[in-house]
Amino acid sequence: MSAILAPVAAATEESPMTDGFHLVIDALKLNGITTLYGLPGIPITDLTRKAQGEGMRVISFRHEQNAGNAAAIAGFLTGKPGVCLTVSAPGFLNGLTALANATINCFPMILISGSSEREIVDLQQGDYEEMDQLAIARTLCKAAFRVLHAEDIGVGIARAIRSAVSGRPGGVYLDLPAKLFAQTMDAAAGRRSLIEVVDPAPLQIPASEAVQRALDLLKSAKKPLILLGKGAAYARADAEVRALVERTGIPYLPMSMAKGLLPDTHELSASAARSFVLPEADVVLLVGARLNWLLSHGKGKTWGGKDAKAWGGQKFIQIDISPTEADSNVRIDAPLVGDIGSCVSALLAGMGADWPRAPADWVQAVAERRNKNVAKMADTLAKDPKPMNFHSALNVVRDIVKANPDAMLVNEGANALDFTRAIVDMYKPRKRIDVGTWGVMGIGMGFAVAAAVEIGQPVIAIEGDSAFGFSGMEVETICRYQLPVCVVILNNNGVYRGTDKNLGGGSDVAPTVFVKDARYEKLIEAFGGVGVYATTPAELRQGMEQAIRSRKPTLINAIIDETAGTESGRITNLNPQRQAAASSSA
Ligand code: ADP
Ligand code: TPW
Repeated sequence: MSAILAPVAAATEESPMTDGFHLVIDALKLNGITTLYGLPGIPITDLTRKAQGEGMRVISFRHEQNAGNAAAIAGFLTGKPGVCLTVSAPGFLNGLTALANATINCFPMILISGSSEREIVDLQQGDYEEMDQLAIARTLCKAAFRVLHAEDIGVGIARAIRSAVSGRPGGVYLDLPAKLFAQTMDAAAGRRSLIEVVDPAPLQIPASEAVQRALDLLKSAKKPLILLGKGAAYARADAEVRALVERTGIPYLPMSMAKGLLPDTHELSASAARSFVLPEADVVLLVGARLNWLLSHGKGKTWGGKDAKAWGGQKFIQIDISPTEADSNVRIDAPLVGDIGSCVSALLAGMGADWPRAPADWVQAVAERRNKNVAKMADTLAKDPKPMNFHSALNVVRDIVKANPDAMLVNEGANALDFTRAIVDMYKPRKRIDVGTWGVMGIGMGFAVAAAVEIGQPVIAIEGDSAFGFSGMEVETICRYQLPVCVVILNNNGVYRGTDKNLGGGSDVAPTVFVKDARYEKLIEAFGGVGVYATTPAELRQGMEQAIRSRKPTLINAIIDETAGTESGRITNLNPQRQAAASSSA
């Protein structure tokens, strides 16, 4: 038997041995990864125990998808890959949705799953939880690796880290077969085999011609617009982005997770004038934002105005770390490939002292539209309907976030998402985390746990009642770790709303309707948390203030009008029956 495979029992005083468990733990710690999100079971139970024993924080969940979502958002919030640990086949599959979602959203995460031995999997001999996990994961993430020998653990973890955070960040799968953990090797050789990754996310400096091309186009603009995406939030180039906006005086529009990069109350924010600025702008500078469905693919009515069939003819400058992102939907006239900090710095440097400010008539037109819409919204928010509706409830949340700008805001649902994004101003970068690129339900409690663990600030999770159900059992996790999370369920008795009828007239309720007057607050009381039943803005306010003050796990069941809410929120137009109706009337 080679020294590598010698059992731990063979270790002597002179030649201490290490094993696969400790090499994984040591490799992660060496790279500054100190928290694991996961769910124990064969073959990784001992890994979670030993990791905790070695001083890592191990946050144990009730479902792997939530652990995976926690790891993904930890990656976004810290810039280091978040790590999720699962058992084989079913645990792995449960984590896979989160891995795919992380990849789509450009969040760096590593899913580590235990697996069966190759010999059995490849002959399909029917092992306990047997599955060819590596093959399945490969198509759903940025990179996938398997480690078969203890002396390769250092390389495996290093490659996983680099793959997750370099270039466009994303999800990485690392397959660790059960036998790997028990393999032993000489401890000193083991230490030497580990790699502390040097410069895992290298800066990518843009070419000077590309910078000049972008500057020339920007200078020609009569109605320039800056569009900030969550890539800009992730890049942590907060000062550079702010300088770009303020030096040029160009109005900017933040995508939902870029809110707060500059305070939403900034005089150049065009958030409240979105439908005015998109078709009106002539040159748009995209900073870490893709022209995907969230931006109507850069064409159609959103960009061309009411009568446009194709595209409004805007010219685009796109800053992105991925060289293949440009031209994904419409022509990008000036692609600027590099990391956002380097690209924005290069633009600023190239502007020189006499760079003109954005044309005053354009800036003023945007401001007028914004102020008009803000005033209109203020009127709506001032109303106090009975029962509460989205606006009167979110008016309270708006005040609480204003008073606690360091708090983290988690948000999911349809109407609950759209209204929160529009009503609740953000004041600091990377404070708003939500359903992201896929508009996926189920991120809520995983994101809330990781936000509390990583940032240490109070977390406010604004949840549709349907959205909450996807990860609701994790309120036990929130209580177990005593995390300062205040969940607010905007409860309208169903998916989108609670009033749909069974089209067949039978006794089953409609597919979108839930139990009426469900007492969600009792869920958290079962685990020692604070439950609040709120039917008025005053009760909601008191509950939220108390939760933030006490930092106690709290769930507020905010009862709103069950007729409030439109189907699919703001993306009703994507429903097939609506599209059919639109094309038949065209
Ligand atoms: P949003 O949904 O907010 O519009 P997207 O997720 O569509 O944002 O786009 C984020 C973009 O940011 C991706 O195309 C990604 O490649 C890019 N990106 C991520 N990190 C960086 C970085 N450090 N520098 C430059 N671009 C980045
Ligand atoms: C994984 C489809 C989009 S929004 C939503 C669903 C089920 C819930 C809307 O109701 P909710 O919010 O949360 O009560 P509100 O304010 O409108 O009443 N499965 C996944 N992702 C998505 N997006 C869906 C289903 C969906």
